[in-house]
Amino acid sequence: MSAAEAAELIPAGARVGMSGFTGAGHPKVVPEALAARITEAGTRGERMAVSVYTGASTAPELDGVLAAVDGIDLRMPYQSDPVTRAKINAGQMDYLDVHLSHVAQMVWEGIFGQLDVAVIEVTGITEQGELIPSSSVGNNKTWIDQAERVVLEVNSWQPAELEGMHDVYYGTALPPDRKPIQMRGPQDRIGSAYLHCPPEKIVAVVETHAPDRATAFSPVDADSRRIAEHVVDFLSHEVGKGRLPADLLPLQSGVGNIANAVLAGLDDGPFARLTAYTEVIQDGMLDLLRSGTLSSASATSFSLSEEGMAGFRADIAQFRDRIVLRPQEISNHPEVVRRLGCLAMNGMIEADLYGNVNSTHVMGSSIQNGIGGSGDFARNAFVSMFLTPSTAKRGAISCLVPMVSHVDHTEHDVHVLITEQGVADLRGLAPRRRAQKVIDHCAHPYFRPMLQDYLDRATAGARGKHTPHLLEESLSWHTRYLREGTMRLD
Ligand code: 0RQ
Repeated sequence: MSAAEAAELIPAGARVGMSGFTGAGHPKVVPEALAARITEAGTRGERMAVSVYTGASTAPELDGVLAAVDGIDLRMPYQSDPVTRAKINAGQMDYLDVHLSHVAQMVWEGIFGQLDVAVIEVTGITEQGELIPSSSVGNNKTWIDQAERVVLEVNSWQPAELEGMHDVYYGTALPPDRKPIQMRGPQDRIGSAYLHCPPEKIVAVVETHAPDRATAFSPVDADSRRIAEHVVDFLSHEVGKGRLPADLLPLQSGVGNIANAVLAGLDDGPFARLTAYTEVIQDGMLDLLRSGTLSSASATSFSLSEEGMAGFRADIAQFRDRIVLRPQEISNHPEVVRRLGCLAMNGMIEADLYGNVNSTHVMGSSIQNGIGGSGDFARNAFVSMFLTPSTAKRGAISCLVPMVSHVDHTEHDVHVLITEQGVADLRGLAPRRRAQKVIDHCAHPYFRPMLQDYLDRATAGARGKHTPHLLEESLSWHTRYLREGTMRLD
């Protein structure tokens, strides 16, 4: 049926689980038709909105259009859309920022109530009625299992060769019935290549031919290159110390420009036959697979530029057996991440002297994207690294601050901080020693004396000397920025 007819099957107030993860595999036309319905309802003076749950971020034709018409009551678990972000930060939309591996379990538990509709993009439907997943798996299995009704978008733009690349695990259960997840290596297959859905649940099939959202990466600049070099040096050092094997341990790499630059840096490094157990496959990871630096990669989704997508489609035959796409509850599963000993590399907004990391909020109260999978990996990784340039907004902001204005990853989950200035290995160090490392190795030279001055005065003046802070001053860098547009003193 048409997208408009399918959208009619989504009632006002519905809880809707949609496919989509970092701009890959989201429904391309039904959300737009739903937004049109919401607008129409508005012209009749009726308010219509739905709750939208996904895998992670989507695209303007899903988040963008629905947010623009104020059509979303509650959004979870991750977004990166500018219109959605503006609505959330204006207090006009509820947003729940959830660890990506927790979402399926929370839905099975019934935390969000009954899921009404699933809107899922697939690559195709087999003669036996099995669903060939698209360019992301995300929470699709859970949405299909839990929803009362299922709307499918069959996207002929997705390459048919995706068939067989997925591994959809059907063994999850709620406690006390859980069993160990039998994964011992990143390439192990423990599930089905298809999503299963009882045919009687499928209320609509809509045909599309539309591309995924292209993620634009900025060209690798000097700071990103320096950060990448520091990552390679640090990993080489760990191999030298005998703490990591020569072919390292499975890599997890976050989203964004820095992560992509680090992958490029690894290609120039001394490593070979690496593996990845990660969440998203960016352009840099495809390059590593092409060069052979990476043997294989497990993820839940792609996040590619236009060029990256074209390259993937051209070379899909060589990737087919080396990439596995899984549900996000498995790609990010704490049990598996801990067992495999992943090396986690994630971006951040800011870190403080003691190693607490803020990945999500600008100046304490404005959401940027969300925690995504960074917490799933950071807490359970063998080595948890957080990366950022030492300054933001052309040097006006120090990304190393006395106290973070929001905490996503506590000092207990953060092992190593890396900026273009250097590497602060915080493992095994008591708080004050960590602070000195952060100042000496990560802070920008302009902000270094200011941080040293804070630490010295806090150490002298704070009542508790374990993690010294001057509470009336600890967030003054942020309040200065909000007042004067800069954290600098000149
Ligand atoms: O804002 O675009 O308005 O200039 O934050 O920063 O430098 O482009 O960095 O693309 O690597 O993103 C933490 C957001 C970094 C990302 C974050 C401003 C900066 C810019 C983006 P503008 P950059 P990146 C698995 C892992 C959480 C999810 C995660 C992220 C914008 O890595 O979302 O890790 N992480 N998932 O100017 C104020 C500071 C700032 C700052 C940067 N200290 N203060 N603004 N910015 N530092 C994947 C998934 O989960 C899907």
